Amino acid sequence: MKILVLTGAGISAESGIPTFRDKDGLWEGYPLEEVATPEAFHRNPERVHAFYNQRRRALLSPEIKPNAAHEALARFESTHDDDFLLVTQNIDDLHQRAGSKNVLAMHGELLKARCMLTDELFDWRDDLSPHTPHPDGSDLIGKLRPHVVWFGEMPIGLNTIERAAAQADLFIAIGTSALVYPAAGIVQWTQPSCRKVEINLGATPASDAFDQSIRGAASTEVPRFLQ
Ligand code: BV8
Repeated sequence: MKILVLTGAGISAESGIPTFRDKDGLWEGYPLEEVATPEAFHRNPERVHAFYNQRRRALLSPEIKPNAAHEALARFESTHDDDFLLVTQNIDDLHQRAGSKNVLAMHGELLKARCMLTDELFDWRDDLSPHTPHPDGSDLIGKLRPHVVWFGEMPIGLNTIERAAAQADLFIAIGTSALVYPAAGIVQWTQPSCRKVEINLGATPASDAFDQSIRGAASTEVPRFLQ
């Protein structure tokens, strides 16, 4: 059986990482267009770096850990790895820390920086700024950006995701508000014969596209569904 899983901020909420659009969400303090677009970065790199530096530091604080939902997905992958693809919209590394091996981070990764000249990726746990020197010792300065997909930018791995959706016998969407495309459209890329399950605290605009909606917290419902 081929399985495709899509996760959103809701799977990391119980690990202490704020979601985007729930109460006290991440976007509340920052209008999207001011911190998550290439134009915002070009206009005010310090402000955009500050937004991601704050989230990177928070992610690296000791109390932030994967929860039972991340762990259940990692266990499930280990017994189904050939027919299992985990796609996440999240830029945290909680799936990887839980032991998931094959994670497609379609909106990028907060703990990676990318050179804007060469597209080279670097593991990155410190703050970034327009004065950050290039790690390769060259005299390049300020050429690094967060390796994160902003609005208006092409998500990562769309061909792989599209192929996996077309072949999936089971598609599970966990903790996503289904408001951001193309991620929210993945459910439409599955075959009519594919079993579609949505695990979320509440309904989303995509709920009608699913055969089953499991209403509850990811840390409870995901281990229960996958057991
Ligand atoms: C692109 C990275 C084109 C940065 C993010 C008009 C209509 C439709 C689409 C568009 C439009 N205008 C523009 C667009 C396209 C745009 C888009 O969709 N905009 C939306 C806002 C309307 N999309 C893009 O720009 C994408 N790129 O289209 O490119 C293109 C084509 C070809 C060539 C070049 C370009 C890029 C989108 C990626 C943007 N980057 N993030 C960062 O993280 O800072 S998006 C951001 O929102 C997050 O990454 C996240 O992935 C995404 C979705 O949020 P969710 O993960 O769903 O989180 P949210 O808070 O919304 O919801 C939480 C859910 O969890 C809720 O449902 C809640 O009930 C639930 N929950 C909470 N707690 C729990 C829980 N569930 C279970 N258990 C719990 N405990």
